[in-house]
Order: sequence, then C-alpha cells, then structure tokens
Amino acid sequence: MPYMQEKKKIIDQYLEENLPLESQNPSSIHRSIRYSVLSGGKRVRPILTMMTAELLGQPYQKVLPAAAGIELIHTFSLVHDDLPCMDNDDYRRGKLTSHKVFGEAMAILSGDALLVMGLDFICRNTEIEGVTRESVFSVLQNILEMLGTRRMLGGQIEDISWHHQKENPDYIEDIYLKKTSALICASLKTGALLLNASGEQIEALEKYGEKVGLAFQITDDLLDLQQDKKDDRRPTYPEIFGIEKSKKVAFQYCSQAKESISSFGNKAQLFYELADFMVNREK
Ligand code: GRG
Repeated sequence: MPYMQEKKKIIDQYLEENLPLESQNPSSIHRSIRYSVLSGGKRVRPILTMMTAELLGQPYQKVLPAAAGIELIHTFSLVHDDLPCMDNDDYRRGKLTSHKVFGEAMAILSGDALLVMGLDFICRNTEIEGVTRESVFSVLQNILEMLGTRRMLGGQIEDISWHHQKENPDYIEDIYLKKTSALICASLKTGALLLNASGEQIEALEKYGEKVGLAFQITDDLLDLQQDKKDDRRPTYPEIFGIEKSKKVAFQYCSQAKESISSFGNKAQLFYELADFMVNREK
C-alpha cells in the first residue's frame, strides 16, 4: 500500500529526529531505546492516527507527536512481551530482541522508558497549533484506559495464565480484543479526539479498530504458524481451530471492520484498504 509506505517514512523520520541520541547520557538506555524503535516496524498504529486526521479533513501533522508516542508505547509492549519471563523470544522484527543484546535489566528499563517517553510525546501534541490541552488530556485518559488492567495489561495477564479448558473462540477473542485491539482503537481515537470528531464518528472508528484488531491478531497467529514460531504459553488460534477456519474468521472480521466505517462513504477507502492489508500481509 503506497499510502502506508509514505506515512511510514514520515513517522520513521519523526522518531529518528525526536528520540534522544545515543550520545546523550545515560547513553546505554538511549542506545537500547533507539535499537528497539528504529528497527523496521510496520508503524500500523501511528499510520492509523494519521489516517484518522486525514479522514476528518485535517493535515496529519496535527497528530504527529501523539502518533509517534503511540508507536513508542507499542514498542514498550513488544520489548516486555519478548522478555524471558514472558514470551522468551530471541528475535523481533528480524533482529535479536532487546534483552538478548542489552541484557534483561536494560530491556526492562528501556521498556519502562519507552512507556514514559510515549506519554511525553503525546503531551507534546499540545504544542501543535489548533490542538487544545483538553483534547490532549482526553487522549491521555483514553490511552491509560486502553493500557490498563481491563484492556492491554489485562489481556496479557490472561494470556500468561492460560489454561486449556478455555479453548473456545469467545475466550480467545476476548484476550485479543484486550491485548491487540485496545491499542489499535486508541490509535484511531487519538486522532479523533485531537481533532474534535463527533460521538458517532468516534463510535464508528472504535468498532473498526476492534474488528480490524481481531483480524490482525488472528493473521499474526497464522504467520507465526507458517514460520514455525511456537508460543510456549498457549496454543494459538489456528492451532486450536485450524488454518482454514482461522483464515475465514480473519476475513469475516475484516469485512465487519469495513462495514463499521461505511458511514464515512468514499472517504473511508484507505481504511478499507488497510483492513485488507491486515489480513493479506506477509509479515
Ligand atoms: C500495557 C502497562 C502495559 C503493559 C504491557 C507486555 C504487555 C503488557 C503486553 C503485550 C501485548 C502484545 C505484545 C500484544 C501483541 C500485539 C501485536 C499483534 C504485536 C505485533 O504488532 P505489529 O505486527 O508489529 O504491528 P511491528 O513490529 O510491525 O510493530
């Protein structure tokens, strides 16, 4: 999707220029932060924030600091998810994981720093002309709700305390809504809140985020299975329900996502394309 490539470049450049330099003290943590952030992520979440601004007829520059902040928060969750006490992964985005390169203590601390820095970047959105402090406060409230024990953190807790009698689609999808859809919804709602979208517009974007998040996570599981990447904690969606059913369900969520946003008419074209990208991607 050329639109995604173009926006990815913008967000990569913003991060490159706004993250503390390695030479800045304490340089060890800044080195590990830059290693994890500037390592080729798809930037789906900040792209969604920028897309929301454009959907509302506003320039993406109005939401850029907050969009970058969300990418930092996402990176924090990946660094902690990869730790030996969680997923115990050696590779992320095709490179050694943070704890493999910098050690466990530094990976924990750089995750912590990324969360704090992400919230700080969101606060910097008050410096953008036309964006009110009140709207930034609402964004922070929403992000904190989406990260908390009833959403992303709670989803991660359920994921690590998995037991087999819970192998039913509703239960797994509830975990996915929390650990994956929540931050995707927050990315969309951030753009909407900063630019004063209406209640109905916010509701449509949140529905889209929930469905697209489910499609995205089930596709993630399918890609892991294809690459023979095992999850030691629990069987993944396709391992329980089979590859064919998982693909079918992912496509169903993709079309439900598109339906949820149809009230925007032709202006939502990129959102339809992004939903398709979520289920057709190869990484
Ligand atoms: C929220 C306070 C708080 C703690 C975090 C560790 C943790 C608790 C949550 C982890 C949640 C997690 C890793 C969810 C998986 C989400 C997911 C699909 C990640 C992959 O996203 P991509 O494909 O990755 O967008 P790239 O590399 O492209 O950025």
